[in-house]
Amino acid sequence: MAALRDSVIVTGAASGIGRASALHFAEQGADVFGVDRDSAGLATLPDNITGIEADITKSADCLKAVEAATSRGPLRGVFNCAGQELHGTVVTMSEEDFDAMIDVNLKAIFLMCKHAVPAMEAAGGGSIVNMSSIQALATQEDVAAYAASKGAVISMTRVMALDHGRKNIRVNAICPGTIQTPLVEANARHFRPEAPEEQLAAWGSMHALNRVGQPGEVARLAAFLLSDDASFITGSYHLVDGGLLASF
Ligand code: BMA
Repeated sequence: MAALRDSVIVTGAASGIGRASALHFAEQGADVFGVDRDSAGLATLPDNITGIEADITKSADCLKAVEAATSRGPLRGVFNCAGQELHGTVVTMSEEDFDAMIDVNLKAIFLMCKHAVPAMEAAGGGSIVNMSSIQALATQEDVAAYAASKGAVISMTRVMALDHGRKNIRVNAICPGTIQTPLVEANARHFRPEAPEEQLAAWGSMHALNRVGQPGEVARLAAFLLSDDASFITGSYHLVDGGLLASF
């Protein structure tokens, strides 16, 4: 797992899949830089993970994270995991909320990679994993901007793989199904305020494995894609969805 022996940036590291990933990568031997705007959440990470409070929708904050990582060693991995889900149709959603979805779920990846890719080139190569969703491929009602942002992540992942492959940088996207995270728990409260637990169970039953996934199950896919075990895998998206998309 060569890339996981060097510096790895994980965004959204304070909670959910980002947190599970930061912990897992550190266990695998990576020098993990966990980025989040939630400083209290970052403070609860163990000492072997460096927390960086940052707003990744700001270029200067992304540069700060990359500089912190490269100051300690070659940057070989980035997991652009941070995300947010706001609800609405194109009619009901405010323009501000639409912009927020694109900023956090898509533009933040652009900004982080703007600074991370040159650092990876200097390190002789690396691997980037971008958080998409199965909502990029099949979706539900009331997530117009979120689904659009996640679809765009796959498109940008492809072109990044082409743009930077000759510099030995691999770029992949991952598409989780329903994973038990604060984001999904908030969604369950949104769609069924009177019985969020039942909503979560109902989503679980839509997966072939008849349950929702756990953050660690996504973290292990991200770790594989960051590692040299995935040395010929780039420009693709990878499902970790418990068989959700196998059905209609
Ligand atoms: C995720 C979130 C979850 C949802 C899952 C499957 O991106 O939108 O709330 O359960 O996709 O649709």
